[in-house]
Amino acid sequence: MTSRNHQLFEQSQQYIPGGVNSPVRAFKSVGGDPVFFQRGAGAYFWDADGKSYIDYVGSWGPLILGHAYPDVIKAVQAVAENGLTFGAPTEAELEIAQLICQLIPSIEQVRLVSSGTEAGMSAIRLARGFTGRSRIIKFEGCYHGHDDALLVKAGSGALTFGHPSSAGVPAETVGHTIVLDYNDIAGIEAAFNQWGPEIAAVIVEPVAGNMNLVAPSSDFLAKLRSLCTQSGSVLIFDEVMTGFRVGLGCAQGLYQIKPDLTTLGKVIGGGMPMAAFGGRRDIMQCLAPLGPVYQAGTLSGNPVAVAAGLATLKLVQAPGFYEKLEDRTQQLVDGITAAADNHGIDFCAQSVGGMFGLYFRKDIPTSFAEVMQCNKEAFNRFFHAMLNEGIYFAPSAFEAGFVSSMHGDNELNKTLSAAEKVFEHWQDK
Ligand code: KE4
Repeated sequence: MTSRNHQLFEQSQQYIPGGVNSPVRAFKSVGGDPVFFQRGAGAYFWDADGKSYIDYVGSWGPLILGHAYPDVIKAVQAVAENGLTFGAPTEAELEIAQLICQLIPSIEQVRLVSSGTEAGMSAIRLARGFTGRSRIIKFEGCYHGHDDALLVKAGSGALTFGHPSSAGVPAETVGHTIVLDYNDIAGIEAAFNQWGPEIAAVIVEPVAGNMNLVAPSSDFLAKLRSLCTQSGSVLIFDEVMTGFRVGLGCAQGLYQIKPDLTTLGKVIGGGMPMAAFGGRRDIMQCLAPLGPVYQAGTLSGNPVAVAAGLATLKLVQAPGFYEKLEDRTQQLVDGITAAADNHGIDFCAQSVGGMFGLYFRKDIPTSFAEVMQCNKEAFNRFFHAMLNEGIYFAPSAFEAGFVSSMHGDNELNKTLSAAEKVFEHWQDK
């Protein structure tokens, strides 16, 4: 009997390119049909055939409280009954702006938008408008949304001008984008030696989560900070993924580095379409309607999205929230590693706060090149074997994973038992 899931995928491909509204959902990297989901609750969600899974993607990061957290749902319902949008300011936007500025000291002013892409795109435009410069630096393997100027991958060599990594992006659009290697201090120094006074901004994921998880080396972020300060360039931390995921102070609090601008998303929307960018007041004052840098959005600060975000940001402030999340995530990666070691499989893993990386290689990767050396086929086998056991990891060897506050001992034990079973039969393949 053809599964409902397969039927839905077949039909969806008629009306939606690839059958999905975002490419990474298509299972292209791991093979097979994507899973269509119908309902989520806590650490679980159920597919179109009624099968349940423990969810380690959490909608790619937003669901730090798990699916359908009652207080978040109630907040959304209460606000929605009074209208979905006004296209005018609301008190709740003031409340969440004050809260973000209070929780992230580097943010003196903040503007809400509807996606991380909008946040990254706007932050780049703002940095260029503030400095009057055009060149920007990004790092290969880091993803900041699909804005043309940021859809760039390195050419050869450590210091190069970007070449578009998508059709439809004219070469001249990315001509000002310099692409370096993450954690490569020499490459960053060379770029600033050559282009320092012309660099408008450096945009970086302070913990990279879009090439699988790659943590910053001990002096990487500090070096970016000092070079940007010296050259008058704007340091932008893309915390769309790390924001309120790796700690209440975000990655900038964890590593004690103060960026000039920060982009946020995912957790701050609590599962609804909301993101933000903010930072130094002197920079933010360049934005329309005060200054010459234009940026706008019909549903920016949408009341229903803000309600979900406010409810989430209040709940993550509970005493011990992040300590518990970090411990649970560490237990997960330690447990899977132990199971792989028991069966002599080249595997390692690491976590930062409530996010983690799984790698089929001997040692933790510290660069894009090292991540590319991971055994992708092994990951794909692991992914599908665990999926069969009802454990849902990100459908790509090059994505990070996420734990929620609803992942308890029961979920952890189920996951580690499944991993043990999968690795026990690993050689049978
Ligand atoms: P969105 O435009 O997808 O809301 O955010 C873009 C973005 C910006 N910055 C960082 C650090 C991000 O991780 C993202 C989006 N992350 C991906 C997952 N790796 C979203 C999943 C998807 O593209 O469907």
